[in-house]
Amino acid sequence: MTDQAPAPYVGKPRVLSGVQPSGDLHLGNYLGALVKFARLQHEMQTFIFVADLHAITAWQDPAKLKNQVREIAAAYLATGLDPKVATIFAQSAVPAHAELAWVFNCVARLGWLDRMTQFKDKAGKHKERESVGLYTYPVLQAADILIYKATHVPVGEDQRQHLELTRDIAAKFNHDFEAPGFFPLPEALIQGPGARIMSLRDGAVKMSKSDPSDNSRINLTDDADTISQKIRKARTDADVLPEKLEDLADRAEAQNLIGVYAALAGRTPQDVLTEFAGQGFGAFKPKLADLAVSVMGPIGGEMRRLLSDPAEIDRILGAGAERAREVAAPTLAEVKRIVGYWAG
Ligand code: AQP
Repeated sequence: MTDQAPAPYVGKPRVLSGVQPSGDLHLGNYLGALVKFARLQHEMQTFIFVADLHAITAWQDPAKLKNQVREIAAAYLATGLDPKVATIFAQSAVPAHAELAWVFNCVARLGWLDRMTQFKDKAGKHKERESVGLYTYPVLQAADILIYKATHVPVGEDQRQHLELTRDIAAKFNHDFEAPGFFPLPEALIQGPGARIMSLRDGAVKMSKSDPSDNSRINLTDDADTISQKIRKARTDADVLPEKLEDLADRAEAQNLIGVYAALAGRTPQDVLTEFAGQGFGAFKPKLADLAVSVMGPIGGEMRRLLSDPAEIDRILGAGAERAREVAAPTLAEVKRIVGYWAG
């Protein structure tokens, strides 16, 4: 053991992120994650996976899971990821994720995992009934990132704590195994008004695939009428919109809709408020609905087109997996050697 802090990782900047195939993708996933993937692929070497290992931390119908993976892949492609530029693959096709996760299970401390708020939120009052996988989910997430020595991870705000854990695991591995700088300490890319999109029914909880109310979210596959209807029904208050952002502080639902508008339009929330100040939601919601339909509508259409040819999606995922396995292999081999495995 050494007391030295790990040297900073020196290498190419690399992006990694993923989404679970555990239900319909929604506006939160789009603005918090997908939209950033398409942008970043032109700036850094990019690996984007479909998190089917993570998905089974909650029950998934085996007859449907493979198709759910294809749906997420179609969403990636429809939102602009280019398989010639980015590596797109299914997590289960690269066993190195699970192998590294085992090593990290032995590096991470129980006390660290006990602090994870997402587990507490998902498990609720009956944590003893949850899978062990749900508890160790952030350890597998650390392996997903570090097996590629990724340096940047575009995610929504809800993943901030998990990214901190990844950094802790990387630092402890580097320290305990006297391998300074072996793993980078990756940075979460969270900024922007789309980082935390809230439920349309309750401004205090995040928009989520697992919310029982379909009206709480806009799905990527919703048609124009459904999108407009959900925005019309979105919970708001009776006040007009103020001029300044700080005057929205106690109005969670209003703040959320302004944030959604800003993220979809690529503007700042303050800029949007300046335009709509003094108007009520009767005027604002139709404008938001038009904007949402114009951005989301084509994505849903493109997803349907791509999904009509599942063999092509499988081909893209197959080629991506091959590339991902090639990049993961030397890191895993090096980890085995560092740990001292017989097979290392
Ligand atoms: N409401 C949100 N606002 C902004 N970003 C969000 N993300 C999720 N919800 C929001 C981001 O989407 C990416 C993929 O998420 P995931 O499917 O891997 O897991 P999740 O965070 O658990 O997503 P959901 O929709 O809330 O699923 P369930 O209901 O199954 O838990 C991540 O980058 C996440 O930050």
